[in-house]
Parts: sequence; C-alpha cells; structure tokens
Amino acid sequence: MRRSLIAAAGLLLAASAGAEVTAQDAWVRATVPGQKSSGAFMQLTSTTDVTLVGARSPAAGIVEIHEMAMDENMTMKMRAVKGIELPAGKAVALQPGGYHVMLLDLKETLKAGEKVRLRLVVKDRKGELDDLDVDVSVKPLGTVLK
Ligand SMILES: [Cu+2]
Repeated sequence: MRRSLIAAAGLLLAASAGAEVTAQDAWVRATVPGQKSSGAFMQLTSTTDVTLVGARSPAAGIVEIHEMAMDENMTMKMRAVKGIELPAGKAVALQPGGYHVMLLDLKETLKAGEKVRLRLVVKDRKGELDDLDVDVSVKPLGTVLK
C-alpha cells in the first residue's frame, strides 16, 4: 500500500490556511488504446474544512469532479459536481460507485503499473485556493475497491 504525498505546495498550504490535505491509496483505472476517459479514486483527509473544487492532470485535456448517482429512471449515471466537502479530520472516499476524479480527453493510454500526476485544487472557508499534487497509480482494468 502506498502512502500518499502531501503536496509539493506544502509550504503554501501551511502558510495560508494551515490546511494540510493528504491523499491515500490513489489509483486510476488503466485504459485500452483509444479510450478517452478514466476515473481516479482515493481517500482524502484534510486537517481543516476545505472543499475539493477541481483538478488538473498533464495526462488529460479535461479533469472534472464527478459523482455516480441514481437518475429519475433509477439508472446509475455520473455527473459533474461543483465540489466535494472535506470536513476537518474526516476521511472522504472517492471510490467506484461514488465520487471520483474524471479524466477526460486522455492524451495517451493509461498502462497498469505506471503513474499519473494529478493536481487537486481545494478551497478553504475563506475562499483561498491551495493545490496538492498526487501521484496516482494506474491499476489494471477490472480493479475493484479492496
Ligand atoms: Cu465520471
């Protein structure tokens, strides 16, 4: 099991809000050639109340925060959300069937065993933004949450 990293921007985090966000067990599903999207999952914990408001990755043209939810026809669908609340001290799971970071317009095939860099953007209660770089492990297709 990989321990996640605290941000490259750790100093900035400490200087502004005192918030420290950690990401644990971050992984993304491998893709097949030509596949343009994939979901990334992890456990996020923040020392103060923040909201995950966005993400970027050099591997994807577009990155969105998504959730899976039942629509009016009782079908599970994913949709973009504005943010995910990360209450102080509480681990929040991004996992299959729930919240995830959606990588769209992928620039290359994600191969199992490789890593993808993801930059998460969080906003504190005062509206200040911080970011957190996470190395996300690419896991084989068909991987389910342990
Ligand atoms: Cu999605």
